[in-house]
Amino acid sequence: MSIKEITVPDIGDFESVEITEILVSVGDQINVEDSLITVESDKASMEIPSSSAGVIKDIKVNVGDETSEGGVILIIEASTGSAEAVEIVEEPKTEVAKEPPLVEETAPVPVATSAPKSSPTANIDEVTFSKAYASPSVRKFARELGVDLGALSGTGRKNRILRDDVKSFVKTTLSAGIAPTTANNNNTFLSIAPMPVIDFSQFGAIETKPLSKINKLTGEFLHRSWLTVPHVTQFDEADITEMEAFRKQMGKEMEREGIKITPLAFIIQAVVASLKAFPRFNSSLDANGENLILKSYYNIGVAVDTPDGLVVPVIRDADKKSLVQISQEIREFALKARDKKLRPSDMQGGCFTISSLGGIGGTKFTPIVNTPEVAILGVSRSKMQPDWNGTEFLPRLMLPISLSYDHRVVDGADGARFTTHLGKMLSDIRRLLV
Ligand code: CAO
Repeated sequence: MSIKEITVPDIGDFESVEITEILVSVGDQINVEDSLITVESDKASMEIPSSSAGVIKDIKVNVGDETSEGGVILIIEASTGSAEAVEIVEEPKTEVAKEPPLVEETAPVPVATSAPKSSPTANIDEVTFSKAYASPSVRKFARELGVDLGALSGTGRKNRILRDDVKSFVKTTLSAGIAPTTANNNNTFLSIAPMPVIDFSQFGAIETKPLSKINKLTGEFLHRSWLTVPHVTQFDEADITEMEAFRKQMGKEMEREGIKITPLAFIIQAVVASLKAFPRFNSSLDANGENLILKSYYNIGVAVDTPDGLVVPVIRDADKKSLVQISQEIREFALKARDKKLRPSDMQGGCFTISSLGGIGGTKFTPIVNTPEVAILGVSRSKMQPDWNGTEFLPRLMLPISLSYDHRVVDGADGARFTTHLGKMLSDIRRLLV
């Protein structure tokens, strides 16, 4: 063992550079090529590696110091076989305790149930990560811990992200019970304790049935939307007394031609009119969440219940179709869905989804936004109700509607305006012609 000093090597054209970061501490065991400090000139930032392996006994520089080639960075007690360092006389030094570990070894670490097991960095957004202002060693450190640098703000010079910023981010997220990969992107997930494994057969007879492919796929989509979209649901009621009277009258005429018009066809037309009045509802956020993509076409998805699970075929260009055409398409899609004959293209390109449980029952429910769409309409069973008109109660057929929307795109006031507009369209369907 010998005491050696590590100096700044040839740093090219720079005569003097500023030390912006010290990446090691007294007591650290370092290897050849380990980064020791970060230096910055007007044009570039670089890390200075160690030329020897050993234990750091003293650090001779501070953040903010100017240094140049040959400047002493630190003193090490070199491991045997370490060559290049200069031999110096040992000074008596007080040993400084090594930095405590980031997480106490005995401390329970929250389990991120959905975190990938193989790569801790799989949830890092590479675009924001690459743009983050941090040195290579901090990047490496962040990757090792699975921290998305794009989610951090740096406390260093010019907001540079320092090793300590990464550490405190991890400490904060761990103590908050959130996985360290948490970022402001679609990969955000909560750290949730795993479900206990229970042998249900100990309580009675059971049957284990595998989920269908549709169940699994739908489950993934819904889970992602539930975790990533800030949902708000606006409830309302639409007076469909006149609409139903008209539908029944039309129904009798259409029956002869084998056509059935359900309330859903009117609702689709009223939704299209409302999307035209409130274009933000006919949009999607782009992948990085910075822009809104507004659509000038009106493709309406309709949730269809099948024995294998939920599917959402899309009625394309609903704005250009009559009530009869829309009714026929719903019927065809529902039959195809139940016969497993829908093609992938039948389920693509939707702008807005309607989930109608009106044929089944229920008073209201909170549908989950079918991302990347930004809103979904839930329709429940209509019911005759007394309505006070100022002088008397009148029986009116009221349709419960629930609009769930992505609060990043739609404000609460617009949510209420949309359902109010939709209600107006449904209560006086002549307005759909205007
Ligand atoms: N209020 C009262 N009655 C209603 C109604 C409403 N809101 N909506 C439909 N009905 C009536 C219809 O008029 C029809 O009555 P008649 O047979 O007496 O004429 C009956 O209910 C059955 O309608 P339907 O459900 O067959 O037809 P639809 O056009 O309303 O819906 C479809 C078609 C494919 C959407 C529907 O069959 C379906 O699958 N619904 C389930 C969707 C679902 O699972 N959503 C949940 C997704 S999770 O968010």
